[in-house]
Amino acid sequence: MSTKVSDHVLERLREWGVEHVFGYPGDGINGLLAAWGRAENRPRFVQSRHEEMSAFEAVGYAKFSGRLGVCAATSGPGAIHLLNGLYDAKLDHVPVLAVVGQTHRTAMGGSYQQEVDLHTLFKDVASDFVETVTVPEQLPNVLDRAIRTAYARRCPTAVIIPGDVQELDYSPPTHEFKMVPSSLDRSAWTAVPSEESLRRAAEILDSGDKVAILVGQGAAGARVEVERIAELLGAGVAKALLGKDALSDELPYVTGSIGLLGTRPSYELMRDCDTLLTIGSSFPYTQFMPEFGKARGVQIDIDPHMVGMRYPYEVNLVGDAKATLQRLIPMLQTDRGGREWYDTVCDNVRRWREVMERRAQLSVDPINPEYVAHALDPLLPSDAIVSSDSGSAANWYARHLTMRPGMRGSLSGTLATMGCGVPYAIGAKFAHPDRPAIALVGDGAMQMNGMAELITAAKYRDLWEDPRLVVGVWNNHDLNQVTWEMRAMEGAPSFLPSQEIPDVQYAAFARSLGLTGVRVEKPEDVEAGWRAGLEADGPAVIEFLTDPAVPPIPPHATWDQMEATAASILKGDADRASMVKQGLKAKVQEFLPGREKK
Ligand SMILES: Cc1ncc(C[n+]2csc(CCOP(=O)(O)OP(=O)(O)O)c2C)c(N)n1
Ligand SMILES: [Mg+2]
Repeated sequence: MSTKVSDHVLERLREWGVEHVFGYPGDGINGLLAAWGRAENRPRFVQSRHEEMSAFEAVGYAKFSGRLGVCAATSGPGAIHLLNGLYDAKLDHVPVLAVVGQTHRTAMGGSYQQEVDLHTLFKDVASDFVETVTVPEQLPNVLDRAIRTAYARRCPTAVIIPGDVQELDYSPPTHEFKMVPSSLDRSAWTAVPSEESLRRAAEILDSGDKVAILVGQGAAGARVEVERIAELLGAGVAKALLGKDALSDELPYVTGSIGLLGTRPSYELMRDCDTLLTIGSSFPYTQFMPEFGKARGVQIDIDPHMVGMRYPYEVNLVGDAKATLQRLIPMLQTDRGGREWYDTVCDNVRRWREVMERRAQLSVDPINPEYVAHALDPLLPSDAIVSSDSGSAANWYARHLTMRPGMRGSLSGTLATMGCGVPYAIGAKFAHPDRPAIALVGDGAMQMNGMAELITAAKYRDLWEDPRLVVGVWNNHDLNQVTWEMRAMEGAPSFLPSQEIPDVQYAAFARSLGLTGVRVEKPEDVEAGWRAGLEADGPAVIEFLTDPAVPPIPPHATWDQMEATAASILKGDADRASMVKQGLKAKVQEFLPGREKK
C-alpha cells in the first residue's frame, strides 16, 4: 500500500513524539481522518465539541506537559473556530501546532464552498510560521519547521493542507535543485547571558537594601535557584498569575499573586522596595511595579525580543532562568546585614493571610464566593492540577489557593479569555492521566462553552487512571467580574440586560451525562461538596450558589476608591444595595488589627 501525504503527516507527528491531537472533523481534513483510521488512531484523535475547545485543550496540554500541543480542524469554519485558542497560546507563549484543511487546489481562488483565505486568517496569530503544503515534497520540512518554530519561539504555528494534497502519494524531497530536506533531531540547548552583564546585575542586586523579586512562568524550572537567591538577598517574592505555580506559597517571604487580582503584600513589596529583580515574567501592569526612578531593576528573560519593557531595568539578562541564576548567585555577596526588610515582608504576608481567612468567613447570602475557594485550599491533593477560567473565580484562585510544591496551576494569563477553564482541565488529564484536575469556572463561562465540553470529559473519562476531574462552578447569575469592573472603573451601576444571566442547573446537567453533580446551596455544605467531587470515581460538577455582592476588590483599593464605588452602586443599583455592605465588610478586614504582630 502506498503512503499518502496524510499517512506521512501522522507518521511524522508520531516521530516527533506527539501522542494526542485535539480536533474536530470536517471534509477539509477527510483525507487525514481516513489516515487516522489506517493508523489505528495514533496519535490519538481527541474529539471536542467545538474547535476553540480543541485549541484550548492543546494549550492546556502544552502548559501542563511542557510538550507541544497539537490541534486539528477543517477548512473555513473549523479554522476560524480555532482562532481564540490559538491566540491564547500566542499571548501566553505556549507551543501549539494547528493542522488545518483547505479546499482542493483546483477550487482555490474560486470563491468555493468553505474557502477562506487561511493565510490571512492566521497571519497574525501564527505570525511565526504558517505555510500551505501544495506538493508532497514540501514534507516533512513544512511540518518539521512548524513544530521546531513552535518549540523555539513558544508560539502557535499552522500547517494548511488542501484536501486533494492529503490524498496524493507521498514522495520525499530529492537531492535536487529547489528541494528542502529536513531532519528530526532536537538537541537541547541553554541560553546564558554574558559574564559582563551578570557582573553588572550582581552589583545592582548587592547594593539594594530592600529587594523585591517578581517571578513569572519563565521561573518555573528554576524553583531551587529562585529560593536560593531570595534567601540570599533577604527578598520578598511576588508572582505574576502565570507564575503562580513557579514557587510555593508556603514560603514565608512569598507574597503571592500581583496585580488587580493579587494580594496586598505583593502591592506593598513593589511599592516599598529599592531594587527589583524580575525572572521570567512579562507582567504588564506598570502601576503595580515600583515607581520609576525609585528602584533599580534587573530582568532575566529567555526571549531577547521581550526584555527591557514593562520597567526601566538597568540590566536585561537574556537567558534561561535556571542557568542564569546558577551563574549569578555565586557572584553575590553572602554577608548581607539586617533582616528588617525581610521581616517586614513576612509580617505583611502573615497579616494578609489572616485578612483572607476573615474575608472567607464573612457571612453573606447565600454563599461567600471567597469561602468556596478558601474551603478547597486545604483539600487540594498535593499533585493537583488547577485551571481557572476568566471571571471572579480567577481572583479567588489567585488569592485563596496555596500552591504547594508539586502542584500545578494555570489560566489564560494574557488573553484572559473566558471559556478556557474546562478545556484546560481536559488537556491536563491527557497530559497527566494519573493526576487530579480541578477547574474553577463561573456560570457565564459554563454557559459559554464549559457545559458542552463536559460531554468531552464524559466521553474520555475511562482513559484516565486517576478519574478525578472536578469542575467547581460559581453560580452567581451574573457576569460578575465585569459587573464589578464597571462599578469600580466606570463608576457605573450594573447594567442588568448585559450582566444578569439565567439560572441553569449545572449539577443536574452533569448528572444527565452520567457524571457526579452536586448543587451546594448553603455555606455549611461547601466543604462536603468539594469532598464529593474529589472522591468521585469520574468527572464531577460541584455548583455553589454564590453571592454576586461580594466584590473582587483590588488589593490596593483605598477607602476613597471604595467610597466612589459605593456611590456608583447607590446611584443605580438600588436593588442590590447589599453590595455596598459586603464590599465595605470585605475591605474592613484589611484594617482590623492582626491577631499577633511581631
Ligand atoms: C471571550 C470573552 N468574552 C468576554 C470577556 C469579558 N469578561 C471577563 S470576565 C467576564 C464575566 C465572567 O462571568 P462568569 O463566568 O459568570 O464569572 P463571574 O465573574 O460571574 O464569577 C466577562 C464577560 C472575556 N474575558 N472573554
Ligand atoms: Mg457569574
